[in-house]
Amino acid sequence: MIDLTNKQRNDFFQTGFFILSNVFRPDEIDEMKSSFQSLQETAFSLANLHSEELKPEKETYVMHQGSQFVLGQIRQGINCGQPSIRRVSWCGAAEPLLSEYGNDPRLLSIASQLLGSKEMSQLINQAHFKLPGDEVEFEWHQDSTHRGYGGKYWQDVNGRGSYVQTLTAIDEISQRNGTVYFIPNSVKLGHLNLPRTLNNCLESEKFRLEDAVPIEMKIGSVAVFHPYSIHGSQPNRSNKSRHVFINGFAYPRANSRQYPGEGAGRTVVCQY
Ligand SMILES: O=C(O)CCC(=O)C(=O)O
Repeated sequence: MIDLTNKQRNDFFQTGFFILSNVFRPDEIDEMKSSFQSLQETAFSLANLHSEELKPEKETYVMHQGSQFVLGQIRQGINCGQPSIRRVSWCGAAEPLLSEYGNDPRLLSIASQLLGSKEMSQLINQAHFKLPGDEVEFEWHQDSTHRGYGGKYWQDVNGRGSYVQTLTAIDEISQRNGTVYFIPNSVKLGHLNLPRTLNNCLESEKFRLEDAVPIEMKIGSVAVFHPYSIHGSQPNRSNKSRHVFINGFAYPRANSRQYPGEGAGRTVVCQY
């Protein structure tokens, strides 16, 4: 059980994010890393089978062993034209160990305290790879957009966002290998309906990208962020992979959309 301090709760609801150190032990991270390695091998085999469909400007979705492998093609640089792994959604179906770690009591206790509910709906159990030279990046966004806020499948039941995203560092994370940048205090803007790119976006007058701060993370630490917190990340410019393990939890009944993957949307309960 992780008992959040008042500062951490304030950081989540006001600044938009905080980082907890040493949540997972090195031996636990090694186990997760082996699962990431298997997923990576599977992803590249699938990419070979689907090579004709892969394009730099689009995502190709392949369901395999209950997980959704999201593949692309590298659009520039020395590996231009090679396949890339954008993400593996509900990765715990293909790698059951990641399903177990995805509802680890430590993650559940963090999310439960912030949501104000012991019972939660787990929507995200996802692997991000960012291999050297793969040019994978995540445009500026609010997670609320990906959850479908403002649409028919989402209701902010607890009136405080109803969603918590956690990002576990499987590798050390720095600015050089594609860390996430957050715009502090963007939570107060609420859900903005940001488009995929911010060019010509009227809403972007409400915040300044220059204010974004990078988070640096040690292996085994967990970043926790609010669904309205504006964030994004750039390609990995180092020569080592940058793996992160994402798990996201919603207040019960906030979501009514079916997420891809066998087991996605499962009910999880914090026992503490
Ligand atoms: O893996 C990354 O760099 C980005 C993660 C992210 O943006 C998210 O989980 O919403």
